Amino acid sequence: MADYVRISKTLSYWLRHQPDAAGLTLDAQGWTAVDDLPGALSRDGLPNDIDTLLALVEQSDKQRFELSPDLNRIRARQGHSVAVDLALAPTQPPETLYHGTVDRFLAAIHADGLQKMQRHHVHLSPDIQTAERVGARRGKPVLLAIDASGMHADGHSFFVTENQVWLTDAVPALYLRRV
Ligand code: HQG
Repeated sequence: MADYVRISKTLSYWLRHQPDAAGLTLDAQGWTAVDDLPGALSRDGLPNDIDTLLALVEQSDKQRFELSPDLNRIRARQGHSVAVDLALAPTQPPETLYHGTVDRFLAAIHADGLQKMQRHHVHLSPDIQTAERVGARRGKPVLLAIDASGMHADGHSFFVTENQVWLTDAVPALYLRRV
């Protein structure tokens, strides 16, 4: 695996799920000091120079990480299982959002709607291609379209991260249709 991918997976794990594993502490909004990363990365035998880290954050295909304006702090933009408050403002969603999943989950999704499972929110994509990629992580992708404007009109809140992942608490089955 390329160094960038290994570092990215390691950072995702620390900044979303297990800061303790690297001796990191996240603040209430999920930020941690950039200066604490090199020590933790080298303990895992990973490249740890700041330039590599900054390049990775900039070039990450999905813009998973975010630096504070002064470049002193870093956080994951979404996907946490640890308690963080990303301080995202509720936002009016587009008419339709998409979710990529796989066949074996459809019966449960049909019964219970989309649930956030281990994450803090259900993750939705603004376009079909992205949803397809998300579903393809697990097998042959199956696409669901979400009536986001209908949900919003019925009082469900939506949030959008800077890298265009739409988040909501749950999607009741009545707003879902197979694409
Ligand atoms: C499924 C990655 C049974 C759901 C991706 C999904 C995305 C249900 C899985 C981001 C269910 C949860 C999020 C229900 C939902 N019964 N299964 N009621 N409701 N599911 O990984 O959306 O690389 O937590 O369909 O690219 O797959 O981490 O969510 O298959 O952007 O940056 O339960 O994670 O981004 O899986 O992926 P996940 P997700 P990163």
